[in-house]
Amino acid sequence: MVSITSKIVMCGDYAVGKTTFVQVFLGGGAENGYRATIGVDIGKKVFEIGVHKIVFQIWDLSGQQSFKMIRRQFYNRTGGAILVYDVSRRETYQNMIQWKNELFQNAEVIPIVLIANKIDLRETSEDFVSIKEGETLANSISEEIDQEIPYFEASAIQQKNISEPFRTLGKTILSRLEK
Ligand SMILES: Nc1nc2c(ncn2[C@@H]2O[C@H](COP(=O)(O)OP(=O)(O)O)[C@@H](O)[C@H]2O)c(=O)[nH]1
Ligand SMILES: [Mg+2]
Repeated sequence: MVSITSKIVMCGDYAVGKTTFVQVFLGGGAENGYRATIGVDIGKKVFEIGVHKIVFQIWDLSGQQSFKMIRRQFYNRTGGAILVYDVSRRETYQNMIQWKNELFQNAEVIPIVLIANKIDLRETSEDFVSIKEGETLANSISEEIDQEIPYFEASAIQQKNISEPFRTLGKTILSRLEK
């Protein structure tokens, strides 16, 4: 049995649903919590994977995100990353490339998952990003960094596929420890 703490960064454009996603994931529980600091919110959740325990320390940029100093600290010593876009706003999907580049300019090659959020809006948007496009993006990043990038369709509002991305990240982080 291992017990570790792992920093996870939430990456993606403004208003894609990162904060909502984290808040739903954190839920209640005395061990969990959310701490606001300047430019970044840090959430904490104790998560069990089989017999192992992983404490997720989730970093979520808030408000003004353009300070370089904050950005460097943001990526420092991170154990995993969650890339999030909004299926109802195509530019947030296109900007994933920039987020991925910024991540790898500042961090090692770490476990990543890709999340297509707000799938509840698919019917209402005319130019929504499809599942196929999401999978294509995940595959192209996978090939680039030679590491599988799991892809999830989620709705933070409908509480759909919230824990799974974290579970997958956690499993990958734990499996790397064994090597
Ligand atoms: N329809 C829908 N709205 C969402 C979803 N997730 C977040 N939102 C809304 O999108 C807006 C931005 O969310 P927020 O979490 O602040 O985005 P952030 O800037 O990425 O942290 C808020 O009004 C949320 O209620 C979702 O899955 N579906
Ligand atoms: Mg936010």
